[in-house]
Amino acid sequence: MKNEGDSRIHFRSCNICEAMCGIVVKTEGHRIVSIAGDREDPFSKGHVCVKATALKDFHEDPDRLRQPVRRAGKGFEPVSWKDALDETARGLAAIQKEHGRDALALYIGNPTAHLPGALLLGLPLADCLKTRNRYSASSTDQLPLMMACHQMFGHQFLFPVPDIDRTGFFLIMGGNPAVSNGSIMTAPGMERRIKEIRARGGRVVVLDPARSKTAELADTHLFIRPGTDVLFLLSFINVLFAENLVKPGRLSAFTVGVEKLKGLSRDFSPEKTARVTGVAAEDLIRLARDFAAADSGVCYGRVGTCTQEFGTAATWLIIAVNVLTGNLDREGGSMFPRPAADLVGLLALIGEKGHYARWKSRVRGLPEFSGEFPVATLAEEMLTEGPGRVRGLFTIAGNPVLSTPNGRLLEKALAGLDFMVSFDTHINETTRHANVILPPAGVLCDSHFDIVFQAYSVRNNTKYSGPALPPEPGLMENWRIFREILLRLEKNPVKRLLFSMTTPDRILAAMVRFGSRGRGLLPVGGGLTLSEIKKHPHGLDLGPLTPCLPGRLFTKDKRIDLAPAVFVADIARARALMEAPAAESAPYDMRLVGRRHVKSNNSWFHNTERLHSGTNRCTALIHPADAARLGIAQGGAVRVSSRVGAVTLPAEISESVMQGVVSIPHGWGHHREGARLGVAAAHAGVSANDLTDNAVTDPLSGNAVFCGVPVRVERADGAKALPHEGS
Ligand SMILES: Nc1nc2c(c(=O)[nH]1)N[C@H]1C(S)=C(S)[C@@H](COP(=O)(O)OP(=O)(O)OC[C@H]3O[C@@H](n4cnc5c(=O)[nH]c(N)nc54)[C@H](O)[C@@H]3O)O[C@H]1N2
Ligand SMILES: Nc1nc2c(c(=O)[nH]1)N[C@H]1C(S)=C(S)[C@@H](COP(=O)(O)OP(=O)(O)OC[C@H]3O[C@@H](n4cnc5c(=O)[nH]c(N)nc54)[C@H](O)[C@@H]3O)O[C@H]1N2
Ligand code: SF4
Ligand SMILES: [Mo]
Repeated sequence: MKNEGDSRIHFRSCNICEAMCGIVVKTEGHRIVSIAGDREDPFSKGHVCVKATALKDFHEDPDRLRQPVRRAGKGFEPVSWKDALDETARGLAAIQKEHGRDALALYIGNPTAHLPGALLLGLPLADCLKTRNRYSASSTDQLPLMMACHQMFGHQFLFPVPDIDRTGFFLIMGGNPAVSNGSIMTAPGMERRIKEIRARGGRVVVLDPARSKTAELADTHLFIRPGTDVLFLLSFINVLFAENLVKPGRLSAFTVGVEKLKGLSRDFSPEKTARVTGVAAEDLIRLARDFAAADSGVCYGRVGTCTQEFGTAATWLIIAVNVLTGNLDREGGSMFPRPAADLVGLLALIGEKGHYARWKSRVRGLPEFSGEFPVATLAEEMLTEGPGRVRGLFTIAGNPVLSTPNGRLLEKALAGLDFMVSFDTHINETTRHANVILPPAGVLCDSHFDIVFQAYSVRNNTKYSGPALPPEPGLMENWRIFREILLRLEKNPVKRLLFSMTTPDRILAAMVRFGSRGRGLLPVGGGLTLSEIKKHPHGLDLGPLTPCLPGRLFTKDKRIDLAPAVFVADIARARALMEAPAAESAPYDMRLVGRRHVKSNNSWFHNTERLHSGTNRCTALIHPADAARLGIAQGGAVRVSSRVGAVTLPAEISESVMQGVVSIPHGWGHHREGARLGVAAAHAGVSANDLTDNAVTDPLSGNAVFCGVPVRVERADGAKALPHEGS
């Protein structure tokens, strides 16, 4: 922080998406004067996207809650913090006392991962509630990756990250980093980094049912039918074995299951899978040869390969491709960061490497993963009568009505709860159902240290920033609210004393000191401490990623398992898909996929005019041939329906999407009554999750399915509701 007259300059990281761009924030009192990229941040070197400036709008948003509110009649009334917190603690305790611990559900949303205070104090809160009905945005996102890493490396959070700045071949499946700014691959300035791969003679190939912005930057884009990546990958592996291209190199010494995988892939010849995937056999064969021949390469999958019916299987096979070609844990391949606050190592120390299917969900029997159930089943846990029914909900920085499958059903379920609390900045589509809403001070009022995304960066780095603004009068930082609730709920006096002394900075200091780069108990020396990190307000570069296997493996035998039994069992389903692909059965003969836009972030960035550029971005993207077949005109209204619901929105006809596929962004649908989002309501759009189906999941992990959802598309004026459609 620097003082300049009345104004102050703070160096921070933007914490909206995963890229962690360094920002310079100029403030005066409680006011943000400006936000710009920080050229001196060694990691981002000045890069920011348009959303960084919108942090100011988010802070100044007149709709942002400036004090807690309580439901009164059809609306909300302001309430003191004491009353709001007491009512929260009382309400949560009453549900659990009357109906059992599991009658209270917890849903943790995406921003929690970007807020160290919420993360560090939210986890003890989740533990304190001791409910098995724990849910989070993970099961709409990277749960398949957690499961794959748990099975293959022995740790749910040991995620490999593309060494994008040194790779010779970047094979992207189901990710659009040029727009999303990268996911589980933290690096500011994705567009530049992708262009640099090509500039240094490397290759970038994208497999995607849409010609995304990333695909446009690539030298090759291949369309792939949604949800069929598992077949593409099995054929890719088939070719690697058939053509003697399997060369794990030093990984062989600590990898098991290679022969098993060879056997599994044998029947999946590229000729057989082409019919289903839409990727021509010769294209796949050439790609496999080129990838194997590259000096280094990395196959990377993200939301498109995780949030589909074969999410876990596809994610497993992507990792397997990197192992088989010797690209895991190798420079230019798929590598493991060594962060300052080593969440992976520390969680292992306390025995939290992950667990699977120790118990099942009540209604549908979906497996837990590390104590959480898949959110696709939350609504039915609330709506299905019987012992153990969920009657209360606590949402933390999440908007599941817009972000989880079949939002309409969830909405109905929320309306029937006995008690609900939301910890959120706004009265939105989800929190409007709450009895009490607890709002934190603006995002720039919390200190910041990206525990999660420093651990998934393409280059080791660390940074700590203090608050840029004091909390507005009457508000508290995120972490303090958690602490207040914890202190009210926890009965154990020793724990209460501990919580009363807990601050995120204290936990962080311990994490850094006892992390793999830390000073440990030594009073002086070369190891890192939080105070050392604080001396570098622009951040500290900790060098390129370095190989760390087999040392960092957490499997019992210290080996990578290329063929875990639960995954092998799923091959039968892949075979069925190859032999009898789901008939493109009327009426749902098209496949829905999602897309992101740089001016948006999930559901919560639509309440600022700065990010609405005039054109409506919530459109149904369809191929000209489909448009012609269906008589749909550019910009004309189309009705898209699925088993669970229907939406009507403008068509955007473009060859950038595969024939038979319709692409609709998520996070829109701000017309719901009761929300207080003035700007967003004026650009409401429709919710893609009014179409996605809660009943269909990736069976291994239970992850939500957003890609490849069967839908019907028709001209809105000629459309008639189908008798079996939901509302
Ligand atoms: N169809 C479809 N659906 C999807 C996806 C898709 O690709 N397609 N993607 C999925 C993915 S990857 C994700 S991660 C999920 C996200 O799902 P969620 O996490 O449920 O949704 P968000 O839209 O991120 O909601 C964030 C909430 O946090 C609040 N918030 C923002 N800042 C703060 C803060 O500082 N403190 C507190 N307490 N609250 C804050 C916002 O007001 C908002 O209500 O959506 C998923 N849903
Ligand atoms: N601007 C912006 N940035 C964001 C977000 C945002 O909402 N807006 N959200 C943040 C979050 S929470 C996350 S998790 C990340 C996600 O980051 P990414 O994973 O990069 O997410 P998407 O941009 O949704 O890219 C998914 C791609 O998969 C494709 N796809 C769909 N179905 C399939 C399929 O079956 N197979 C294959 N191969 N491809 C498929 C889609 O067409 C799309 O191009 O982005 C983060 N960054
Ligand atoms: S890319 Fe992500 S982290 Fe960087 S400025 Fe944009 S929203 Fe913030
Ligand atoms: Mo996400």
